[in-house]
Amino acid sequence: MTDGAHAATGPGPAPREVATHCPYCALQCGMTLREDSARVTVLPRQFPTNRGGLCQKGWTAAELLDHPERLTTPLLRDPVGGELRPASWDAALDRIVTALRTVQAGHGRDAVAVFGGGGLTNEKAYALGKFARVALRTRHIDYNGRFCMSSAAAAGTRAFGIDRGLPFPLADLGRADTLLLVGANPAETMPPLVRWLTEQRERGGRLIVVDPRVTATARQADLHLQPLPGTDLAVANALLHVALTEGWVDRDYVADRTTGFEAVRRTVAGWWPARAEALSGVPVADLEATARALGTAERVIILTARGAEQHAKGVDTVTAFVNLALALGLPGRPGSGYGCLTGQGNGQGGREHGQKADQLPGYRRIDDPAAREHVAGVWGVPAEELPGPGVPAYQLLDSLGTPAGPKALLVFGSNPVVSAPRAARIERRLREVDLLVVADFLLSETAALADVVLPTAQWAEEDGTMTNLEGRVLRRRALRPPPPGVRTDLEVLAGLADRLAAADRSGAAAPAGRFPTDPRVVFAELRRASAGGTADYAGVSWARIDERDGVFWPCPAEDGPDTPRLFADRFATPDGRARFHAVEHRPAAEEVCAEYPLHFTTGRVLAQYQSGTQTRRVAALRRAAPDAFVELHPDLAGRLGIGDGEPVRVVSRRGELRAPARLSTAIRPDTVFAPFHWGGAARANSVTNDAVDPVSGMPEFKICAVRLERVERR
Ligand SMILES: Nc1nc2c(c(=O)[nH]1)N[C@H]1C(S)=C(S)[C@@H](COP(=O)(O)OP(=O)(O)OC[C@H]3O[C@@H](n4cnc5c(=O)[nH]c(N)nc54)[C@H](O)[C@@H]3O)O[C@H]1N2
Ligand SMILES: Nc1nc2c(c(=O)[nH]1)N[C@H]1C(S)=C(S)[C@@H](COP(=O)(O)OP(=O)(O)OC[C@H]3O[C@@H](n4cnc5c(=O)[nH]c(N)nc54)[C@H](O)[C@@H]3O)O[C@H]1N2
Ligand code: SF4
Ligand SMILES: [Mo]
Repeated sequence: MTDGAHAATGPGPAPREVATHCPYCALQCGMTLREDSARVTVLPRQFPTNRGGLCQKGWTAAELLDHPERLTTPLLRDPVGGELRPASWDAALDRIVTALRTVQAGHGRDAVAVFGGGGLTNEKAYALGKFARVALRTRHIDYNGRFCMSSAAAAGTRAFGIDRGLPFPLADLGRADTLLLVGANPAETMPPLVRWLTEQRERGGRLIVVDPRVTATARQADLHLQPLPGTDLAVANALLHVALTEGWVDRDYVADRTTGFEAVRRTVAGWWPARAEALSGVPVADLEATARALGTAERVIILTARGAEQHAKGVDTVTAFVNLALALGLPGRPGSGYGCLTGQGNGQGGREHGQKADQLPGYRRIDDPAAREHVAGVWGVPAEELPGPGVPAYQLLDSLGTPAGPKALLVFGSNPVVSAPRAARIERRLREVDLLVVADFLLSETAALADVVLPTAQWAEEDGTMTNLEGRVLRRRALRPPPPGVRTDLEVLAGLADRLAAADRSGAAAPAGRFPTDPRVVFAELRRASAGGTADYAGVSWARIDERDGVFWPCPAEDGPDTPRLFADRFATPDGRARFHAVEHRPAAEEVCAEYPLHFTTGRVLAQYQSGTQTRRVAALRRAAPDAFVELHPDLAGRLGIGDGEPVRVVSRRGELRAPARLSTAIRPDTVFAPFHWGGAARANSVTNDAVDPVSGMPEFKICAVRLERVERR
């Protein structure tokens, strides 16, 4: 059956099964969902990325479908008592549309903003971008991918002319002779991916990990570089310095396939390893050994993830590793290359179809007249009516409710009260808007602040497509319909668009019916809108995805090939050559000082996902990772008189978090770490900095200056 759903055979009432993918991260592990007497269980499924493996989050994902805290009715904030109270869909949608019209009448169209998420399907991400531009006609839309993917995306576009996280299938990792992982902890963030690392080492390959902590991933490495957070750029420049002096640079490749090397050569000439050691703490011998492993092996892959990217110099840091890869002649060579490990379930597709402030579907630029013309044609509106570019996520959130900023915000698929940098400030901004609408299936910390909460369908209750970290477009398949009272995000957008059109007597807004609710119809439209763009999905059909294990974009024609591997002959730049960019190390936005003498960095633990709205409600995950913690070195703890498990306070210029201390020799003594999955007093983002990368708008989640204090018990 083409939709992948069928009734399994066997005695008793026939259980229903559907072949689908995990709702969480970008690995998008294949799984089978089985419904048996209304109970849904997760079964493993062979898929080329996870090969039957799942992590604990995947195994337990179905628990939320029937969770007692699931939202099943819209909630409206009572104007008198201030409580959220159940309401009908008509009342909720009417209240939203009335408020949106009032805000736009008083302050202009841009006074309304939309915030999306990299967990939304391609169809929903596309519809959300179209809704902002066509139904609301605001320039203000951005999404949480700005917190996640934007620096690698900008660096990839700058160097290669295209941003696809991995330009090759994941299976290539297993065959690499040398694999360098920079700021990535897949043993916790994508556990089934570790099978490829194991395979790689069983074949005699070398794994090198760059992380300030001895993570579960670093423990498997042949060599672990443990730099001070925020010094990866210096490390990369020093690696290229060594490669140059040792003669490992691929001069033919550089001459034939790239431009701009000379400026890079001059820059890295000043990055002798001892200088990088002084900044990063990574010994010269380790830098030299790493450069040798990269420079002398046949198949070499360099991967970055959030540890290297979530900095105010994230774009330049990724660029430094791209420079290294290009100088060694890796991109486009079989089994070799540079890649970024995309994080969210649809982190890749979510950035291709128009949720980003400056983009239209197909990875088109919203300020490109030809792109506007094409997309406006698909949407049936005049190109001059499409708004221009908005602003990146943090800037957008930080302007809410201010005189020049939006006065209304609609959130689909994000929980910024927990996940945004400098979150206490963003929480205040969210409280200041005239209208906050949150569509979610659980009452997240952000939904709890909303004026209207809309209960939406979960992953097992809707069809759609997701694009995984390899650029492989996959099918999410519905096991069963949403519970009564719950609507899909597409239905919510259509309901709002219809009401907005009806309320707009000028007729300028979208007429009713332009926002289809059937994801197949939306996908067909997305294919047309993306046709000819960088991320071309024109040849991707649901049937074609079903026939094999997904389709890799770009795929311009249904009867033509897709693209598992990029760059074999040319790069996606006008002249076909990759572009070097000379980049210099610079200090973190906030350096340590006498008052705030420690470096603070943040990240993830295996059993919790993102802002935790979902995983903190799953019993087994709560047992595995019940609470936040502050990881610190025993030497530091000794100096401060802090015992293991004692409550501590991490204080920055922005605010503080409180959590129990977890003593561990796995972390540098000058650095403390906390996961960001919890809200309330343990919120890591109460502490983080709001400095952003000047090119990508990516916040500096991975470093700021703090002091640590014991919380005195009375
Ligand atoms: N369990 C779990 N899995 C997830 C997620 C989740 O929330 N939970 N989220 C998904 C998403 S959206 C994403 S983006 C990915 C993220 O996947 P990863 O990037 O692997 O995850 P992080 O823990 O954010 O960061 C990785 C490592 O960077 C290190 N690090 C911190 N500062 C620096 C630095 O300056 N330089 C270097 N080199 N390393 C540094 C941290 O110690 C950490 O071990 O995970 C995805 N998978
Ligand atoms: N300090 C620190 N902060 C970080 C990071 C870090 O490393 N350190 N990492 C950053 C990164 S990489 C990311 S990706 C962000 C993620 O942080 P968020 O953007 O907050 O992402 P989630 O926690 O996944 O939030 C998704 C919300 O949408 C809901 N949801 C899920 N699917 C759907 C859907 O299909 N429709 C609707 N309407 N709702 C849905 C979920 O229930 C949840 O409440 O956090 C960033 N914040
Ligand atoms: S690794 Fe990611 S996609 Fe796979 S089961 Fe875990 S959370 Fe789900
Ligand atoms: Mo992410």
